[in-house]
Amino acid sequence: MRLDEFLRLNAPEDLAALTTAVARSSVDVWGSIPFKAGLLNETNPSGETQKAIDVYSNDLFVEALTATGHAAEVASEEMEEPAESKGRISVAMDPLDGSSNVETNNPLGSIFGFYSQRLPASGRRLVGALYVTYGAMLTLTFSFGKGVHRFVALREGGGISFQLKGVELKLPEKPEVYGFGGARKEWVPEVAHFWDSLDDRGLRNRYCGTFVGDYNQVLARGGIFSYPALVKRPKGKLRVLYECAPVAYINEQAGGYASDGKGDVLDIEPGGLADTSPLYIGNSALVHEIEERISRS
Ligand code: AFP
Repeated sequence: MRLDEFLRLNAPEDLAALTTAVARSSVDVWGSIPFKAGLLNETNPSGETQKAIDVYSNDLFVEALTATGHAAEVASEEMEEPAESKGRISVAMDPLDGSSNVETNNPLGSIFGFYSQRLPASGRRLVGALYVTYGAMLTLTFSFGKGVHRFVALREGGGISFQLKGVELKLPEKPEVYGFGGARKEWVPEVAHFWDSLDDRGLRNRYCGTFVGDYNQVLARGGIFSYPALVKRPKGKLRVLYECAPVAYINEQAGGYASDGKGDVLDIEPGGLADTSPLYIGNSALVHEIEERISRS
């Protein structure tokens, strides 16, 4: 099934339009990465200096999302202030997650949270969330509160279409992988102890350094991803609005749990657009276990 058909049957008009805008722009971002990232010539045919790929992606998504008429505002990791518009849905996005991975050709991503309230807002105000992976395949993974669905970009005629790759995705019950960000010596001690125990239980450590790339393999294989609290950075690195809450929403729909070490990430009430939080996300049992270890410490 094609994306447009699926959205017509399964999504309200505003979320369908916003998702379609992301899908179209993601094709441009994917195709532009080698040109915009300075790996090829750094000037375009008009001789202008190319924008960094993250700024380029930001501008492309902002324009496409506001053009739908359904965004009330678009807030982005790349902008100080949200772009205002006239619709009903507040969009929070990380337009290019993992951009420092461009040179090593690791997967990259984009993350979008669709909120029913002006930002900053709690994850409980999400009405949908979506992430894109730019890897061996270009995929869209999203939920509008009724399961997690995935589409993959395929060549069709002269263009590209998104075709259904999975409906009602669920985290496998038996966890296989884990990936933790930051340097081990900077983690709070409970995290290091927990991490050691995962190896003993037969899970494999797999980490690529792009949040959605790492989360995506947890969704496929079961396990846990974390960017934990650090001794000198107790609030972690990942942004609540742009990264933690949207992926936590998808993870909950896939049957999992996401914690900030004390409680559900979706209950965080961010005070500012750029607030960060520790994040432990994946199979419920593993995430509850690390939460309990932290609360006992
Ligand atoms: P960049 O966008 O600067 O590459 O950062 C990516 C990121 O925010 C997130 O996607 C990763 O999970 C995390 O940083 C990796 O950080 P470490 O390099 O400290 O593990």
